[in-house]
Amino acid sequence: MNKRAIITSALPYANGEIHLGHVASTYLPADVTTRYLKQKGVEAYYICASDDFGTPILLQSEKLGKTPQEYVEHWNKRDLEDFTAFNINFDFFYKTSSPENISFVQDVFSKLYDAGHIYESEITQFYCKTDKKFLPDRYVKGSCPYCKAEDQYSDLCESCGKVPEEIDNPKCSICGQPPTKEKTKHYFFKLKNFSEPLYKWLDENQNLQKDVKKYVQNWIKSGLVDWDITRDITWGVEIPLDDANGKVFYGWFDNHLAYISTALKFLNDKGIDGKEFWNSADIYHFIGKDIVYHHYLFLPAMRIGINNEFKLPDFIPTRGHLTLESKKISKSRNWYIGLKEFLGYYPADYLRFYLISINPYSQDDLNFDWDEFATKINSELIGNIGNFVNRALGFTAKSFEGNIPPPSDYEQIDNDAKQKILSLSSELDELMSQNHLDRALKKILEFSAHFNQYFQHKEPWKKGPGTDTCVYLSVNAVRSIAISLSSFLPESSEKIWQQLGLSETPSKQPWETISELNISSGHTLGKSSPIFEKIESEDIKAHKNKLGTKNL
Ligand code: B3M
Ligand code: ZN
Repeated sequence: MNKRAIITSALPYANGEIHLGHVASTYLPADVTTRYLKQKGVEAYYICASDDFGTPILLQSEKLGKTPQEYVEHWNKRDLEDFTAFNINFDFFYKTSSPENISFVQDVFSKLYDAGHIYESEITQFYCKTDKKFLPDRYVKGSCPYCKAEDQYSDLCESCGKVPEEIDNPKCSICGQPPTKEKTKHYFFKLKNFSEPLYKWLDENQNLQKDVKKYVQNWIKSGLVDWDITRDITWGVEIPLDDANGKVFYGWFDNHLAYISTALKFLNDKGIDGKEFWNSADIYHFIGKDIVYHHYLFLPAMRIGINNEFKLPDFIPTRGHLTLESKKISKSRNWYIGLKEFLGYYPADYLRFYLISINPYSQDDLNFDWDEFATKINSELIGNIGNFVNRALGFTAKSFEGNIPPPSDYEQIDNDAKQKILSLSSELDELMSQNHLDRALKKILEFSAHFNQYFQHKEPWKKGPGTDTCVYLSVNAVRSIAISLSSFLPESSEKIWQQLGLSETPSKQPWETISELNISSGHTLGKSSPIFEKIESEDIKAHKNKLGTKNL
């Protein structure tokens, strides 16, 4: 395993609150992975930023009578607050509109330009004579040519989900007047030039998911299309050419470069040579499947275009979308749950547990279901893990005044239990290192279930021979659970640790120590109490009824 890693997750648009759909596919898996790598002794940094530029953001700020700077500043702060409340532990959260990113983007563009990867071409664009501006993307509304839904943005029909080639009955979304069409000069990135090196890179990189790789390679085979990287708007990174006349870059030209510029700022400020670190680290970009095109083609092509000055990603963990009660999440229809709202009902660890457990390392969609959430928390998290921890520690407190006895004789069943502890760290390691976070969590549940049965079978409350061994092994198993849960459920694992009467924190324990029996006889436990609280079905009913009825 590489001793260095940089982890990023798709940058959230500074344009509205973070909801469960966002955290399920990217932020949570990236956070768990970073915490795991740190436990493994890897110098790992989790870097993120708000995605500040683009037409939707400019349009929204104009509607609210704010400057785009004020508007994105608000969401940048709010997003970070919500992530922090969910224990998404970024090492650095910055913004694509940072001075560092702006100059980095302009520098990359100049290098691409000098290398001949950029060309100019005239295109025809909608223009509003009343507002005296070009109208890219969602500045134009009209009816969808496919499903005929009215009042749809020209870059996406929210009714049928298609991206219209050209919208019917176009109207300026600011003043409502029909636009004219005018010529304007745009810059294009020659994506076509990169078909071969991209294909080869995909072939050679063994860490990428096979199915994603395959269909990206099929895109390449069917012919890539050059990218228009220009927008005629006032909010974006300015194109650093005299005759660009204040035109700005399309948001997807600059946003992924903020992975690099943000990492460089963070590392250089720490006194580390950022570029050297980047190029010697494993690079992870966690994304949702809707932005595969950008991360498997556009991003690597741009890096190749500047002579691999910054290495290409090693891992692009790509996951499916979250549906909510089996329906597509939609903010406009109030069919979503804000992260902040959710954390007002239940602890962060409940959501972390549930979302990881339903989230395989694949592009399959996953579904948030309130009833399933309650069942998993009540029967698995509480009924299995919470129950074992409380049983083992509570019994030791009551019958041994919290003092761990020396183990005496080992029967077969004790040896088996001990073996479970000894093999847990490597079994989990194999799954975690391959991104199978859901399976690793399941393995911890199996471990806990095994010890529940072991405890039940040994009946230590009868104080027969072997009771000492049972207590000793069970308390050590609780310790193994606390360390292995710490990347998944940081708060609960901390609570278990305190009840074990141990110092430091579980997250600071080296990974291998999961399989050590480090609690010796004579150690005294802390105070024991239930770690979790059951979810009530009336509450779940109320949450379900609220869906789709919120007033925004
Ligand atoms: N801001 C959000 C999305 O499309 C977009 C990601 C940018 S990652 C460089 O999911
Ligand atoms: Zn207009």
